[in-house]
Amino acid sequence: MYILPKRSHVMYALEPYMEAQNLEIHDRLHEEETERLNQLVEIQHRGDMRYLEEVLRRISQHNKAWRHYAGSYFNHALFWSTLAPNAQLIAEGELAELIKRYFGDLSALKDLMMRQAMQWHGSGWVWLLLRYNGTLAVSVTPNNDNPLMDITWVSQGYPILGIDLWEHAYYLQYRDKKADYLKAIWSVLDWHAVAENYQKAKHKIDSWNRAAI
Ligand code: MN3
Repeated sequence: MYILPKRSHVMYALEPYMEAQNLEIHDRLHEEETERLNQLVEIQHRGDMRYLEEVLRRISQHNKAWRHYAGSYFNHALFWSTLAPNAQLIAEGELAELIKRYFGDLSALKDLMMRQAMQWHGSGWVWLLLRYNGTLAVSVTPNNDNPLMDITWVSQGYPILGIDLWEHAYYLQYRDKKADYLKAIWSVLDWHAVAENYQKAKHKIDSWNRAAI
């Protein structure tokens, strides 16, 4: 079974940046979508993240339900993995070097993600991703799409940070102040977790590139 990823913290631990009540609503939606995903996946593959990645990488061969529910599960698992009450607020090591190379510095990267998120009207996600050629990029995708999906107009790669831009993610707490939500996120965004996601993404891409030769 795909189950909701266990949080390392209780619901109110991210307050005041993310209020428990809003997180509870968010979890309920995610739970319903996870149930729908479990209904789509054959029993022997349930809970298998590698299988889910393979589905996402070939999503053009699947119907809309797969695109929505498999995307939702993957995206939320990534999102929750990067939020923490005692977040490490600066990037370090190899990831910090790459951020410097491609964006100038961390605040320039945050500004770029904020700008792209604010220019996007409607449901979607803003991403920091490792592209298949090893470069870092920022992109926004609609609904529950993500950069793993083989949809040509999307900047493709392995996402290492994703921020939920659906209204359900912030409306109860921030109403229409999407910019305030986006600003608040950085106070609980753990760059140590993003660096771990980067290392995982790098190894995955290496193995996929090797398999493709
Ligand atoms: Mn959501």
